[in-house]
Amino acid sequence: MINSQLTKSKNRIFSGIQPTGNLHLGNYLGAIKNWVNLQSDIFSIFSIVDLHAITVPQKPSELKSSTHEVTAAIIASGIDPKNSIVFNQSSVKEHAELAWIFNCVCRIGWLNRMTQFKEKAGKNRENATVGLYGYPVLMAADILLYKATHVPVGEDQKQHIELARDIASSFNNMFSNDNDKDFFTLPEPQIFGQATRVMSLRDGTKKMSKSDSSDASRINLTDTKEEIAYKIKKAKTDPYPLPETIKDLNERPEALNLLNIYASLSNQTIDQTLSQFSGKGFSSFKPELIDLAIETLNPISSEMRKLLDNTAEIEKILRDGADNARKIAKPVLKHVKELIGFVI
Ligand code: AQP
Repeated sequence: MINSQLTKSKNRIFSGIQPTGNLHLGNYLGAIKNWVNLQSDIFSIFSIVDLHAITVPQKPSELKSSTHEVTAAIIASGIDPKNSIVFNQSSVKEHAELAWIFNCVCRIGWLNRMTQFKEKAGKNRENATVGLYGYPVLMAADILLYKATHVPVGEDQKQHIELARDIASSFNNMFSNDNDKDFFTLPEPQIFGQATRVMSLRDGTKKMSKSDSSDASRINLTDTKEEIAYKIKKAKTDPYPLPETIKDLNERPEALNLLNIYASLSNQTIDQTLSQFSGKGFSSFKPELIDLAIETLNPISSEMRKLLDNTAEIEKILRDGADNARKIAKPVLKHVKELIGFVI
């Protein structure tokens, strides 16, 4: 039973995560950790966004096991499915239906500006799926279907939330009437913490990402203690000691990244972290970072393994979550259809 006090509040969070391979420290610090901190204060809906995942090719058996793993990871990190809604997106058909309607609101020019499409499609643009191009429209549908007011995400998703706001206000201009002024609230991005963009351990100018071909570029939530220690030891750095101020890190992206990770894991500001380590070399800093990363991630991976022993229970959580999500989504979509003039 979802906490009824929270569901009544005006503020509401929606956020999603793709079941595409191993979750990494970027997903944890940029998204999941913040979700955990928010869930008791604001009614939250968390989705394993499998419809987004198929915008690039996925193997069916891997998609299913990744859906189990990502669900286990967010619960192991501290999301309570009794207090918040946790479900997989394809189980709530209203997402796809509202996305189609928004396809007829969103302009091609708006989508052409989306940097994530450019990065993901790369040089092979002509061969990218229409789904990858329309990804941000589906994301707008995900958020607005629940009339979410806030969307906690990493820095990389900010442009997509801005597009969701454009779609919402365009829909409002096209279809709201005297009884339904501003039908959709414009959602706000929430970008928290010291690690809003965790970078690759091999290249401090590139985002840490599941699809990076080098496993050494990221710390996976399922990595063993030994793997975490090895990857941090091998992480690219520079020969200089750590400076006193953040300004001095301008030309040192790898050092800045590791300090941001430390600050975020220890709930400190970067200035506090700098005052702890300034003047020290990476040979003193890295062992401290290794201990902290293991201390945080090891309990999560052990709990994940336990949860994954019972995938039937994970699927039950997702089914119950989808039932609760549809209770909110169905009336919103019905109202949208009425505003458009569909016979329902
Ligand atoms: N490096 C990152 N730093 C901070 N936050 C990040 N997020 C992702 N990478 C970082 C945040 O994690 C949430 C879920 O992301 P996602 O899995 O839905 O999609 P993504 O951004 O496409 O993740 P990846 O790892 O980059 O996947 P691939 O390699 O498949 O493209 C989001 O809130 C995101 O901001």
